[in-house]
Amino acid sequence: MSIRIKKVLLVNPPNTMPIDSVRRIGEPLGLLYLGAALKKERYRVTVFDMACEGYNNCNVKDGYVTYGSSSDDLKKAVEESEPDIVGVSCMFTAREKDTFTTCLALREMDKEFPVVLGGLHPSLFPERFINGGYADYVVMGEGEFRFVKLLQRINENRTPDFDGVAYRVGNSYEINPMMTRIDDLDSVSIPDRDLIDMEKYIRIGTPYAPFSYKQRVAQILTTRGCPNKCNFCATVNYWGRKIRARSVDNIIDEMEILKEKYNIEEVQFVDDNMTFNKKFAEELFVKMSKFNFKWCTPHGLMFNTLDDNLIKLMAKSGAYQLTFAIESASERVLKEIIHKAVNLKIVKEIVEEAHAFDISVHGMFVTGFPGETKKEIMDTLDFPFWAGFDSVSYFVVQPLPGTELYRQCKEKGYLAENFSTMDFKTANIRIPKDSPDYNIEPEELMELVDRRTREFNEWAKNQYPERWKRKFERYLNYHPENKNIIMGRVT
Ligand code: B12
Repeated sequence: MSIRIKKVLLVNPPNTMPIDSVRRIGEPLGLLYLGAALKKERYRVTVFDMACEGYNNCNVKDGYVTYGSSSDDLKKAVEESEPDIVGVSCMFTAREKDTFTTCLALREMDKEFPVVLGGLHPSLFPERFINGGYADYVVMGEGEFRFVKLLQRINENRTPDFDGVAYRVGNSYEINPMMTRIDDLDSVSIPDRDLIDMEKYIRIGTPYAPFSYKQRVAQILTTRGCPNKCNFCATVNYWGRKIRARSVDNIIDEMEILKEKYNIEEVQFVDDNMTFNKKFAEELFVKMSKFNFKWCTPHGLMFNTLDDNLIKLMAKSGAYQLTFAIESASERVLKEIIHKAVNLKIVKEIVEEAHAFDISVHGMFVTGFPGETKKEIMDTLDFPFWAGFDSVSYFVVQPLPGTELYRQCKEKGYLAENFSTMDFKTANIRIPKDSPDYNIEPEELMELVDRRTREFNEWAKNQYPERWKRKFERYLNYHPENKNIIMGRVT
């Protein structure tokens, strides 16, 4: 059968998180990038963000909360937009179940549109999605050009046998591994926020760094890729180790739209590592100053590249919180297990430097690696008190698919293999007590991380009352019902 595709529906499934998390929601950048690319080629595009549309529809089960539109609401959205094809995004492994449910609802409709999946998780396991009957195609890696090319092939009734696409063939499937990435990020259209109602996200008011300074927040991505090769990080193989940056002028164009069209007051940089190239970062901070945005980085920065001048430029351009992904307080763990170059000696100095410019500093730490000793875990949990951070995320390490850690754990039989619990708090690595890699019981690790988080928060609240108040003021005024949550896990 040949179909002619003109109308595309893009779907972001509901989201599941541990019950004690802040339910965060930001505009679905990936789908907005895809939407812009498709619109440029004259496809008619609709976006249905289930996590946002059904934000207050919460189902609590086994310590997790799922929030998002119901399958019936999705079916209504499909009936309304009458798509010729539906694209579904799945960024997190922990969201696999929500994605399966979403795809099943689409299949139940007994319509003829094909289903295409994209995002990090299906890219790693295309066969799970195609074999399970959830999707007809999986687009692996960056979707802007591949999705357009896939639609062209379908319209021409030709096999999509090009790099980064998996597809069904009878009862089997064909996988063409992802070989290329987009070199010139300026060739990618700016994400099209007209495809969603930005006001809905702004009204909810809990973006990715949920304790934002301002209410009117947008997410922005300036670079793709990360040169580090941390054993637990899923970014490296997906986005690549070569950092690709947009030109500063291209980023400024997007900021212009954010300011003029959506009256945005704060941007959150969702990059993995936006200060890697110091010259690029300096130019960006100088040029963006004119917008008077407040800004922060929900994810890690390459803090080794920070110096007086860069921090000064950050402060001048509106930075109020920087996030440093230190990972471990042990030189040995950093070098021999994680494989990340972190100069622990300068952390305290840089934190003080940021404080001198009234910028808060959030630290990210990961514990529970096979081979890490219990003392090293304890030292890591103590480190942020000594270094003087304002807030911390202590993560229980996850053996995320696609990482070196996953491969090792699988090889050694340590995997708990529960994709649904690959979040920040559940221990998913099981090490036999007689193994040289053994350190701590999973339950003890989870309890320890939780307790130290609360102790750190008490400490920071007393240590930095002004910055503490500033961090939570907007959020607590807006969401007073979540008063207790902030003593738990914060970012
Ligand atoms: C911003 C971000 C967040 C935000 C939320 C993002 C969101 N949308 O919900 C916050 C800060 C809340 C967050 C939290 C977490 N995150 Co996070 N996060 C990111 C980050 C840095 C950027 C995501 C992003 O916006 N990318 C940019 C957009 C443009 O990319 P994209 O959506 O993937 O879309 C592109 C392609 O994937 C593809 N595509 C996507 N969808 C589709 C659909 C179709 C049909 C097609 C054709 C193509 C396609 O095309 C798009 C354009 O090129 C990524 C790392 C990264 N660089 O991607 C980690 C990342 C996604 N996070 C990760 C993790 C582990 C988490 C946490 C579990 C961390 C924790 N321990 O708590 C939580 C879980 C949150 C949850 N369950 O909701 C991992 C995921 C790995 C995995 N296998 O699960 C990543 C890869 C980071 C890492 N270091 O490994 N995160």
